[in-house]
Amino acid sequence: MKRILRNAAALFAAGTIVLSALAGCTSGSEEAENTAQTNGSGDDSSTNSNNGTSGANSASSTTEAWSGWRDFNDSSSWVNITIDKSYFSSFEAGCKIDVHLTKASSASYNKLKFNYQGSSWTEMTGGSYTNGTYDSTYGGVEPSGETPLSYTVTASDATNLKNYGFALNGYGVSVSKITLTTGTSSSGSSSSSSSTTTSDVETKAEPTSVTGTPYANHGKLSVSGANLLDEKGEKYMLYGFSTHGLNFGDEFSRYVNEDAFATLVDDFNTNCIRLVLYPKDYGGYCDGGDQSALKTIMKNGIEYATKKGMYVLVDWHVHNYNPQETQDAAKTFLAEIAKEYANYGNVLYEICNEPTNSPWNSAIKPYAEEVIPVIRQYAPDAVVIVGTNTWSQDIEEPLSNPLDTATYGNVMYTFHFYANSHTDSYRSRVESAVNKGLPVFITEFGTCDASGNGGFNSSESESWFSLCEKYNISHMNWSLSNKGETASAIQSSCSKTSGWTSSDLTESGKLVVEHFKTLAR
Ligand code: IDC
Repeated sequence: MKRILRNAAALFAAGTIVLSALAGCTSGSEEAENTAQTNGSGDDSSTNSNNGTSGANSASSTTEAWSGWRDFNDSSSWVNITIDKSYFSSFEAGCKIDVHLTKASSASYNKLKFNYQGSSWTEMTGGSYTNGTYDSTYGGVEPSGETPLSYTVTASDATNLKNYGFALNGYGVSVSKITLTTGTSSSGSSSSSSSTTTSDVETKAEPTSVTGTPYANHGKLSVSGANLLDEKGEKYMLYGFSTHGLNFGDEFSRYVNEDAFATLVDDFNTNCIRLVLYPKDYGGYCDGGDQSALKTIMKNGIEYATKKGMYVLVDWHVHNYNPQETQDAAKTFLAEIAKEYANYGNVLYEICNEPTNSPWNSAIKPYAEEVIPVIRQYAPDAVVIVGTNTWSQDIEEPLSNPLDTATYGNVMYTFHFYANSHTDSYRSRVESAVNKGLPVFITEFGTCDASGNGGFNSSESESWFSLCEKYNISHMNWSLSNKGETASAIQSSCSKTSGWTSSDLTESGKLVVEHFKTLAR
């Protein structure tokens, strides 16, 4: 019965694809609906472009998107494998999904279904199969037994995979690997994004450091007990600004420029910049954002920071969800950055900004144990900062079950405060965690309400600054932006992208810059 219902749903959905394709807007209505949902609470006028421009794509490249052993033999259920949409950023008509499999001879039947995920799964039926026969009565493909079973996608499949990701389900088959092959057609017309594999990324040479800058003076950082240490082994505190979401469009990413970073170091006396990339929200890395363009902004930011001798936090800005949801994309993205910047001692990795409803033991720690090794293979000593549950407030959770320092090394844990929402009791929690030896990094703080808007509170902010100074707790201010909200450092009427003076700053910006100017860079 279950099977028949699934098939009915698949056929119905397949009909939808055909209709929308005829209307000349493949999956357009679904995409619009999806965007409306994710943008529901925000008012950002994003200028993101999707991967929609043309580009010839002739070099074939194969990526292993999943491997393991998933047994589909259990007679009671169909079993599933999902692959994040970030893997499909350069997919177009003619690209292939290869499933390496073994048929179970004992099963009553053998079948796999190739779906895109959407809000429910929709089987892809328009492309062609090799080593399998499509069952047009019940849906699904019966593998011949030759492996791999390949599905060659249509243009609308490619669009749906890019927007939603892939899901495989089946029965009577064991799957060991799924690979994706792009670039099999010679005249691509619907994708331009670069590959998410690291094979084509070169590791850059170690940059020369500029005398007198924070990095020239303090070098590579490490973590010991609760402390961040500089290369001389002295306690060191990072502080500075966090960008707003770099995926929210040019009005937010325009502050990633060399002159802006010069102002941050030379005039505002900061030693660190945080570069924020949302995976999910607002045209984020896994939300239809142009991955290639987003990576370029991030990489430019790393270069500008390096030129100015600043430390730089690469922030994978998980916001309000379980980081495992975008784990695959985090791994490919962070691997690429870590590979390219393996020799840049000033780069720190923040692997999940604010997980929520994600218990440390069952969600965040397993995520960190998957993601940190991906960074470590290239950047064995870089400091990695791990978010904590409930918008990075449950700082106690990792205390009883920390990441193994011998295996993962140089790891810190995130706490965030917004001064008008988080007061004494939160300061006590941080103080207690630090006193118990937990290395805490405040990768984000606001001088106002946790919403980012309203409630500017200078005295509570000052109390937090005192605590940070007392324990050398690094702290980064949200945000270097002129968005009309209290947390922004720049007046909304100010269009300068560097060289700000006091009159260009908001009351929050002024307070924070005055504080930064009192610290030892
Ligand atoms: C807020 C921005 C706001 C944007 C919103 C999107 O200030 O302009 O519309 O995100 O969800 C956090 C988050 C950070 C939030 C910020 C303020 O890390 O992304 O930014 N905040 O709400 N944690 C606590 C507060």
